[in-house]
Amino acid sequence: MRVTKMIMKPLALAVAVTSLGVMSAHAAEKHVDGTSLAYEGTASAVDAESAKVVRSPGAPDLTDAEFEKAKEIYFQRCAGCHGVLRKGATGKPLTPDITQERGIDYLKAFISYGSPAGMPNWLTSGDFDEATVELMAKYIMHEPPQPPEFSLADMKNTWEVIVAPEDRPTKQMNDLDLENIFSVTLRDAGKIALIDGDSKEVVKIIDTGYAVHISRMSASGRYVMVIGRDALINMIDLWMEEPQTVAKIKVGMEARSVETSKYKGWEDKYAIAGTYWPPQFVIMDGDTLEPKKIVSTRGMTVSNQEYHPEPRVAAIVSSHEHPEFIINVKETGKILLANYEDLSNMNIASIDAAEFLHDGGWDGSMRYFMSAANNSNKIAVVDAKDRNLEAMVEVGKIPHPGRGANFVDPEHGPVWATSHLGDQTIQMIGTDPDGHPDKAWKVVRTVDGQGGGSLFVKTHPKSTNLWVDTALNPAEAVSQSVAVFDINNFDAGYEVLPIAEWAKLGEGPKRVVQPEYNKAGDEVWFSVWNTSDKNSAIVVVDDKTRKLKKVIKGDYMVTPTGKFNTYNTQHDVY
Ligand code: DHE
Repeated sequence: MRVTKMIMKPLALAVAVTSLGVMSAHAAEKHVDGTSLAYEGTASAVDAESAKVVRSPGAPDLTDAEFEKAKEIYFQRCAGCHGVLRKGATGKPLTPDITQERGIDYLKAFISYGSPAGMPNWLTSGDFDEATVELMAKYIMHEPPQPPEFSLADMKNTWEVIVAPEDRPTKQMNDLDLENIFSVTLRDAGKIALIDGDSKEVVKIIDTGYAVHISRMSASGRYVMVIGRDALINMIDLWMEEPQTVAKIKVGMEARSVETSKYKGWEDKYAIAGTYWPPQFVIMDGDTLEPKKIVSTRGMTVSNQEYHPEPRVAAIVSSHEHPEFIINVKETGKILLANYEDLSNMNIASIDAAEFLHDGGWDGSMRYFMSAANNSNKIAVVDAKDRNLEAMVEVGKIPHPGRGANFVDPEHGPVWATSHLGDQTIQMIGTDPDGHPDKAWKVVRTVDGQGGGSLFVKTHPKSTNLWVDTALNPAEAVSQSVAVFDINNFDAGYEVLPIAEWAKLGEGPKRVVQPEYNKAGDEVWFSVWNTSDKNSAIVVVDDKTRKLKKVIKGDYMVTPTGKFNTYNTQHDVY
């Protein structure tokens, strides 16, 4: 109940899209193109009230009410960068040993004016008044209050099997083309829409967790797994007469990733989810979501080998080489290969990569996992077959590939591409150590796109287009359009398509985000992501002609962010 209470406040819901809007031009200059606040400043789903209050010697007195207010602001505005326990993530550590030594005046100045390294200028941007700055400076001189842990018993208390496996159909009971459905995130509505890829009609809208982050398909293509920011997982059965949630569970207080077992012989056997809080992952039964095994990710960082109490679980992929999950642990910089053959004697290989692992995806052969260590400006290449680190590739500023894009470069052979949040480049990394050994794990081509603030790139084996969004670029014309390159002629530069304009939505930030192909690879879907009080849409573009094919909109279309084609997600086609 408490979680719902806090996160449903309009402020919390509005932060990601609108925070950029309330920043002054001066503020925007100071952050990485103004993008970091919009991206990482999203309200934490951790209930501020659930954290235990600790008063600390050496810190200025705060009344209970002041402490509670500051705690809530901290979880909404600061935890994304500095971490729930303030041990530092992309933002600096703010533990009392450090903050008390800096002193109140220093802290107030820092909060007020920000820093070139990316700290927002909360006072001069108009987000905080003087009193709030003072309150927050005092607050961070206290011990960080710690939210509770989340055990197997806690998970089981939330676990619900709505339709037991034996009561589910044994074959598909509808006439949907299950290989070409899109699971569309309706973020601020706490729902997903299943949209038919051919007719573009809504098949079903299904309630999910708060601020859904991603959908992933089970290996069989039958189940859609959806995870909310509040760590609620919905398992949706596409075989039912009307697709519906057949099981759900809350696996923590804040989460971003879910995946299912895909190794031959283990299809649909297990699901896995990683949490931001508590920092752990859990392996669940693939039919019912019964939680089976929780593994903490707390431990030492790869660089200084210091203990980190809050290493959040970021992207998870399912290995095709062994029965295991490959797990990015953000703050420690470790990539874990968790073998699920024997959960009581679990074999977990731990690979030292680099700090702040975030997203990533397979290379075209699906042997190598390309994992972005975003604030280290590196892509770690994991060999899923030999279970070790194949290479570390230096790339541009803050790589953010999503799952990346695989294609055959006319000059360099098979490559995997990433764009960047912090600069305008798109970089291609050679991924064919056998056929093109001199190109493997090197940046073989760099092209300039429209600008920084890019979140996702996409292509398809049947296409010759490479699509690059720039959803978090501060310039409207850039965030509301996409660039498309011809992969056989990069020298020709890119064409810009005014996707948001095509949607004809009226006012709002209308960020164009996350290209996603249909199964045939002949059309690309883009989200036109507006604030929750305004109209949003999905724009479908013909991949060959690059012309508008269809605008999908309606009252239900609230803050669409990600969308996941069933076939492509099931088979890791990107
Ligand atoms: Fe995401 C993927 C985390 C902000 C839309 N996002 C991911 C993944 C992680 C992550 C770890 C990879 C999951 C996987 O593959 O298993 N995202 C985070 C954050 O921590 C961050 C920076 C801030 C936050 O508080 O959530 C963040 N993400 C955003 C957004 O602002 C976006 C644009 C809109 C939103 O939903 O809030 C956004 N993230 C997405 C999407 C994907 C994603 C659409 C899946 C892309 C794909 O094609 O696989």
